[in-house]
Amino acid sequence: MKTALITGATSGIGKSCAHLFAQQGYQLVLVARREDKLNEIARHLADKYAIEVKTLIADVRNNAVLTAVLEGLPQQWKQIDVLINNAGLSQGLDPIDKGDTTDWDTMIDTNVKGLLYVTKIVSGWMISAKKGHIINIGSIAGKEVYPNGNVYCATKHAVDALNKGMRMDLLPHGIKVTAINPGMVETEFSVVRFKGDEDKAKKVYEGLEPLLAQDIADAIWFAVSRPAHVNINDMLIMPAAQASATLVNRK
Ligand code: NDP
Ligand code: 8X3
Repeated sequence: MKTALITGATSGIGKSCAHLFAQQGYQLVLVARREDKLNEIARHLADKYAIEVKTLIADVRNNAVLTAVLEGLPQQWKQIDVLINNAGLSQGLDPIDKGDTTDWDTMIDTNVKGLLYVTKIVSGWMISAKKGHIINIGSIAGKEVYPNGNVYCATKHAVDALNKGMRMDLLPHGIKVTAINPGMVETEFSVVRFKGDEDKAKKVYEGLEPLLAQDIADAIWFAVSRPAHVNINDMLIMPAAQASATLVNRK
């Protein structure tokens, strides 16, 4: 049986991936901070699909705790076929002089450093196994910069660079590396960006049909299910009503 490790599995894209990979018969290692939510998802998937699911309650920013929980997995759970580096967030949408430096730290520590900490450990396991596939969740914000997106865009540009860099470094080990870069997906993303302001979050998607988390999970599954000799390097996926980070056709 194959195993997928998904970070940020309590919501949105990560949660949809957990469902889809469970449906495909994968056993799962799910990582996130919200313990009750993660355990509930794990119980549901284990019952529904008769698979084994391990939950790791960890903040990807905390390298010491993250390393302890990952290294504490039983040996057979360290055979990871697919790593989905999905945990991430945006905080605030302010011009550079008005940005909150705590928000900047949170985004850089989660989207860049957290992704690196997880990748260092799991890619080591994949190298030992001589196989594996790493999926990095980037963004349109890693391809374009938009006003007030400054630091979030910088973190996703870093993910874009790391995606290319890790593909080169892991090439001799036969490990595939793919970036999936979504445009607007309606998840908890905007509620988190606007710190719980649901009305402001809803306005982001007003007058257009955004992507669903399931659309991104489907794209990830497409990349993962290609034949062994094929790698999808990079995918940019937008709602039909979005042409760029800022150009949206609202009705
Ligand atoms: P959600 O807010 O719905 O999900 C984010 C997930 O990340 C949650 O499960 C959250 O879990 C987890 N997470 C956040 N911080 C941490 C942390 N420090 N440690 C562990 N887990 C963490 O957003 P999305 O599903 O939309 O976002 C998933 C990814 O997709 C992100 O990387 C985001 O940047 C990217 N993306 C999203 C787009 C969108 O429009 N929605 C577009 C392009 C990219 P918990 O709070 O329980 O820890
Ligand atoms: C999320 C998409 O356009 O809000 O990465 O930055 S956007």
